[in-house]
Amino acid sequence: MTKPAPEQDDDEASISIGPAKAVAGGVPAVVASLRMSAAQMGVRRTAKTLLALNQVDGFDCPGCAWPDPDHRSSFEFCENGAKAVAEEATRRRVDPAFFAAHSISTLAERTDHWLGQQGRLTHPMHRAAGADHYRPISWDDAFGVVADALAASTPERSVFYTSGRTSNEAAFVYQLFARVLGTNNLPDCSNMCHESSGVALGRTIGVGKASVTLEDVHHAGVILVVGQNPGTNHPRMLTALETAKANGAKVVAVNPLREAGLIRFKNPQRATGVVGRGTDLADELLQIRVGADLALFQLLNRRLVELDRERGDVLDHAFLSDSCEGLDELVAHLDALDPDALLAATGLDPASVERVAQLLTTTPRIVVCWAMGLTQHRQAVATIQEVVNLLLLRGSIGRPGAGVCPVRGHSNVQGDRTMGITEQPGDAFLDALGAELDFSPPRQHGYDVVAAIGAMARGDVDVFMGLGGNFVAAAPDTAVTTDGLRRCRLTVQVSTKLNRSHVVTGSEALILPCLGRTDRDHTGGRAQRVTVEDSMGVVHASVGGLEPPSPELRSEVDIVCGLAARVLTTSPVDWSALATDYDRIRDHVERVVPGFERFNERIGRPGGFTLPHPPRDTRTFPTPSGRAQLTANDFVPIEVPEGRLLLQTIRSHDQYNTTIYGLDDRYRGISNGRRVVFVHRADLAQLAFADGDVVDVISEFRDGVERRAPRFRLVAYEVARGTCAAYFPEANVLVPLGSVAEHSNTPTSKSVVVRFERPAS
Ligand SMILES: Nc1nc2c(c(=O)[nH]1)N[C@H]1C(S)=C(S)[C@@H](COP(=O)(O)OP(=O)(O)OC[C@H]3O[C@@H](n4cnc5c(=O)[nH]c(N)nc54)[C@H](O)[C@@H]3O)O[C@H]1N2
Ligand SMILES: Nc1nc2c(c(=O)[nH]1)N[C@H]1C(S)=C(S)[C@@H](COP(=O)(O)OP(=O)(O)OC[C@H]3O[C@@H](n4cnc5c(=O)[nH]c(N)nc54)[C@H](O)[C@@H]3O)O[C@H]1N2
Ligand SMILES: [Mo]
Repeated sequence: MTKPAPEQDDDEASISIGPAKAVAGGVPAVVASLRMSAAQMGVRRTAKTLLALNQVDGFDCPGCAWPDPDHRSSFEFCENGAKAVAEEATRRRVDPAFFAAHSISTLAERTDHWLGQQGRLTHPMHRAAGADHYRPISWDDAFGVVADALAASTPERSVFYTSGRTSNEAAFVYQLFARVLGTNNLPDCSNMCHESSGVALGRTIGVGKASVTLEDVHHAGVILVVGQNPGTNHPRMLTALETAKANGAKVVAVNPLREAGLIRFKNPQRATGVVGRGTDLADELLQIRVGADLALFQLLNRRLVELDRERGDVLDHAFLSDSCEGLDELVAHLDALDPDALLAATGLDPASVERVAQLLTTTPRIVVCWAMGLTQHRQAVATIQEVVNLLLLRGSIGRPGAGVCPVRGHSNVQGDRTMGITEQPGDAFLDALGAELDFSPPRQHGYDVVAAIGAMARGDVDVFMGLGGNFVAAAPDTAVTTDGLRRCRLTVQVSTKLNRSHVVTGSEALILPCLGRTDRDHTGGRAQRVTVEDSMGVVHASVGGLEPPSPELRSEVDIVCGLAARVLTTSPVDWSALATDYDRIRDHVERVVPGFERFNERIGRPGGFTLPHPPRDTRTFPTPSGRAQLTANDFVPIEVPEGRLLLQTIRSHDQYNTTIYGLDDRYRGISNGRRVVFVHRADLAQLAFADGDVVDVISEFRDGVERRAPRFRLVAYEVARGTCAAYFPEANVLVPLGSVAEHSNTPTSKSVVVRFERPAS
């Protein structure tokens, strides 16, 4: 039996706080996920579904993008993967009767948690201009609504957003549709996520992706896990860290928080994980101040240069002279820095930094993993470039057991980019696309997420379409984004579940419900499969097996092709042929995107195939000069005035981005509520607040606009001094649209200057 959706909602009064945990995984993880799965799916469906997860002939987990060991292991258990599956495979339904019973304005008052818990969308729904209810609409009429809106506008006044769950096949036809229409306005969730990694790696090593395989992680000598909380967001990565430790690796965690998964791990796959004490993961935890990683990596690099002067064997001189450039400038720059100021900015104890520097001299098999703690800062790109400096100095790119490892979020966010979802396409890609499909793609670059919101706010966008995701909740500066969407003539959301972007809409709106990863796809009367690319460039097939929630649902490929056929009356592309046989889409991809030779044949292989990566494969660097670039970066500390703290926004253990599974954050000891701010006890005292106080959080930015998040409960917590943390998306109202990372335009969701005020009433 499945349970009805809970009525429970979230306010600061219901929260209870317990101790934070040191251990991740173990039996509590299994219990938590099975309880949630059975409530959503019932017991039999739970067993059937979870057994098909990440199997050779099953579906790819819709959770994170961490790779699977050969895609061949027996079911690799992951609590949060299981929750992601339960959320999609739920038996609860949001059908036309639901929309008849709930007006849009009443739905808008509900929390994200409540909206998501209502179940799977079952029918295409339409909000007519001025109406407060969605009504059912046929697919054909829905496509007609979009065609009319696009015909009444011009291509550059439309925006086509993508979230990272979209398959390669759907992403390819979607970007093709936008470009045949005539625009590169293809913002995606990457713009808010790993864009900074792509920019920094592209500039320095010539490829914006991880240079390691899972084997490299298993055989690394030192692994740095920087700005990442794998226990919650990439739980299967803990298994890889455990294997690496068993092989002798040392793990260094760099994080303002003592995240449970970084400290100790009980692998639910192994008997020792059930009864034993688990594996100690981090040998060293550097509890750094938010936004100071550039200073830390400069200190480490400076020290490596110094140690090399003493010992001569620390820098990889042969590799640096054969394959890199910029060494002299970098060394001169590092020599001129003020180490005391850098150390003060990090808030770290000098002995711990020295221990890490010494550790880094013991082996060139160094892997650096990172995620949002590095990418969502003003100096994110410079910081990641400094990480690359470290690896280049030690010769740790393009050798076994070593390399860069940006750990991607959404399960196919990397593949979507490979398929051409980007607002800044390169000429080579556009040339190949135009030649293959016989049209002239637009060359002018389009809007990324932040630019799209700016354009909407100015009234420069008529049509907004989202292929997955939850734009209004995921984007920064919620008030500005809300106004922007409301100024559109039409907003269209292709979605599996109800979310805030269905209730914050343009004058007219459509919800187009689609199949998810777990659903069987019989488009065109035949069994279709899709493909995805994981965080390490491995492409493999994904085939869902469950009966879809409603016969009305269409696949994302089918929706995009159906829409394109209707909108583009004179198109060079045979859209319906593509929709009925995804092999044909893959044939086009093979001829447009390098690395996809014999695409259809190779996805038949267990485990799929790995895309080429010159630095990893042949130690060659496809930069303009053909050499890897060492860079001199300047650290500019974020100014935090007296009485203010630097806020970072993070995920709880019970959410997937804007999808809120539940109101607990087990590892951090929070139950039954999300409106909390974690603050150091000493900072609370200094600010004259106490643990448990309820406050409004106000962000301060140079534009002088007051952004206020009302009624958060203060929680004394072991965070780095001067910093604090709250959950995304509740805190997104505080992230100013104009506060972005240099060079990548990513919102600085991990550094917002805030103050607290006692609420007015
Ligand atoms: N279950 C689950 N899995 C997910 C997701 C989810 O929401 N739920 N989201 C997916 C997505 S899209 C992504 S991008 C990833 C996100 O994965 P993460 O990046 O792990 O997610 P965040 O919760 O944003 O955590 C950021 C971490 O960086 C630390 N941090 C913050 N600021 C700094 C800093 O200045 N320096 C350092 N060194 N550390 C800092 C925080 O304390 C926190 O541990 O996870 C993916 N997987
Ligand atoms: N303040 C702050 N803001 C952030 C972040 C942060 O750390 N702090 N993180 C940023 C990051 S890293 C990311 S990636 C973005 C995430 O931004 P998005 O990707 O836009 O958001 P999600 O919450 O992942 O999207 C969830 C919705 O996707 C739909 N969905 C789920 N599966 C499918 C599917 O298979 N197909 C389709 N068509 N729809 C589906 C469901 O309707 C669901 O409601 O948020 C960013 N925003
Ligand atoms: Mo992400």
